Amino acid sequence: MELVPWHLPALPLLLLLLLNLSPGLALVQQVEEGKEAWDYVTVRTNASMFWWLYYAKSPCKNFTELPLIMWLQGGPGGSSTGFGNFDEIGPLDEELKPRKTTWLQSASLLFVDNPVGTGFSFVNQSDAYARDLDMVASDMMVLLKSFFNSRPEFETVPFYIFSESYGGKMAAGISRELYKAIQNGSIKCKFSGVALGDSWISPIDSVLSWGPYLYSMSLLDDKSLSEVSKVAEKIINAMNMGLYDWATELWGKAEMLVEQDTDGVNFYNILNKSPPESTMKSSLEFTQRHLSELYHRHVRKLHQDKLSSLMNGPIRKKLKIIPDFVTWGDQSHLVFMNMQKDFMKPVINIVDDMLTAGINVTIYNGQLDLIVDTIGQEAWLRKLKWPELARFNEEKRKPLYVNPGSYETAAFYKSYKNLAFYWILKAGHMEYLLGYLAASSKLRRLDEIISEVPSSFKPESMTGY
Ligand SMILES: *[C@@H]1O[C@H](CO)[C@@H](O)[C@H](O)[C@H]1NC(C)=O
Ligand SMILES: *[C@@H]1O[C@H](CO)[C@@H](O)[C@H](O)[C@H]1NC(C)=O
Ligand SMILES: *[C@@H]1O[C@H](CO)[C@@H](O)[C@H](O)[C@H]1NC(C)=O
Ligand SMILES: *[C@@H]1O[C@H](CO)[C@@H](O)[C@H](O)[C@H]1NC(C)=O
Ligand SMILES: CC(=O)N[C@H]1CO[C@H](CO)[C@@H](O)[C@@H]1O
Repeated sequence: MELVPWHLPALPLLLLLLLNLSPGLALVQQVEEGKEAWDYVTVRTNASMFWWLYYAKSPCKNFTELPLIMWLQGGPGGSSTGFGNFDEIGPLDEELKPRKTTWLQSASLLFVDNPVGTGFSFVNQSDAYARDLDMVASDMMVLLKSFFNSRPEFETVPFYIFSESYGGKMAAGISRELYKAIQNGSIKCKFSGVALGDSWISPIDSVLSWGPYLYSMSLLDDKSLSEVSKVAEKIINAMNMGLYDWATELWGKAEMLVEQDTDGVNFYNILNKSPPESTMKSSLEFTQRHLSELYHRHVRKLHQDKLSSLMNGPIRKKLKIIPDFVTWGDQSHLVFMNMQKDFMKPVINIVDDMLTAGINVTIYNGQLDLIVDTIGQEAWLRKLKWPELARFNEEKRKPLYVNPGSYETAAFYKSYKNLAFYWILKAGHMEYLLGYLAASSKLRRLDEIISEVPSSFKPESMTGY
């Protein structure tokens, strides 16, 4: 690995701002075998959750002087210990080579395969899967309680929850419960904030904004715009009648319609096209086609064959504690299906509760994401009842640059009291950095700015540029 003398610690600026740290200069170091720990926690009868912790590795600071970040993947059913760890922010990439942009230089990282059944987590009985957000949150309380009890060195370290996509919805539910659990003394930790990245907070506001967004980007015409809008209206009706299964089915329909009318726009970056359907599709048994479609679009993507071979090969060998009957990723489609009634339910009220409780909430969204597009996020933000919202709205947005002295705008940023919002430019749902790198070779240090950096990402996301 090359030494890059000007390289700053790879903590993105967004994170620095959130954590209120200032970037200091340091050399990139060879990543040595760092201090790690992992274990299972039985969170309910027949339900076990897997976590994997990496202690922060900073050249100048002890881990106790740096925060602890729990990373929650989306899906539901996407594995944090796999995808988030090896494809986004962990110390090693899928080739087991050191990642220059790992967050580990600035924080300890806790990856949890959540809900149960995700990644290396497992259920023993088919009725033990989580079926709604309350269950997801209460399972996580059991895990966190056990984690902080067994690792008291982290009780006094600032603890943040970072999330992506559906992980953001879970992060909201989990944060609210964690806040209560700390209040009543059942969990001891220094909870300091939650970050919601391209998060599924108000699904209907996302779906409603797809049409106008795609239309403004030349990806729909008047005729197709009205078709997409009609399905979105049907989803509202279904939700108003409390028919959440039906709303989920219509969501699947809306996606299919968008896919047809846009000639296969990629839901994670509108400048790309969807890859051709994977052959894995037929290997899973789904009775409901719309769920199968949704699963393949939103979870299979996080479980490519290469990652799967890594997790079920060298990684399980290293971890030693994975039971023989558990295959990484094997239960993820059941995790997804069991949550089907929960998909379309909004959690704006939970964000309100968090804001009112004084929890730091940071929202960040990629400009090119479709599934959770930024105008949809702004739409639910307007629905908050938080009394400080008007003041937040009045604040003037500030630009952030690629690096100090740079002309290139990387993002806009606004914050008031405990709410912050980042508009990340040229970024998709998760392959934030790729867009930049492909767009301009001049932009070398984006790892300091952008929050998620999947290093070995996906041939399909490269082709669009
Ligand atoms: C799950 O099943 C395995 C093997 O049958 C058993 O060893 C384990 O204790 C069970 N776990 C739970 C949580 O029931
Ligand atoms: C880091 O902090 C831990 C816990 O306080 C302590 O045991 C350890 O000795 C410290 N390590 C260094 C290198 O200071
Ligand atoms: C404390 O709050 C948590 C989270 O709401 C809850 O699960 C737990 O039962 C509460 N414990 C007590 C002792 O009230
Ligand atoms: C929220 O963030 C601010 C600024 O980073 C920090 O000073 C404050 O302690 C945080 N609040 C909580 C409740 O953690
Ligand atoms: C399949 C399986 O292991 N089921 C277990 C679920 O939990 C109950 C109570 O602990 C056990 O009796 C079952 O064997």
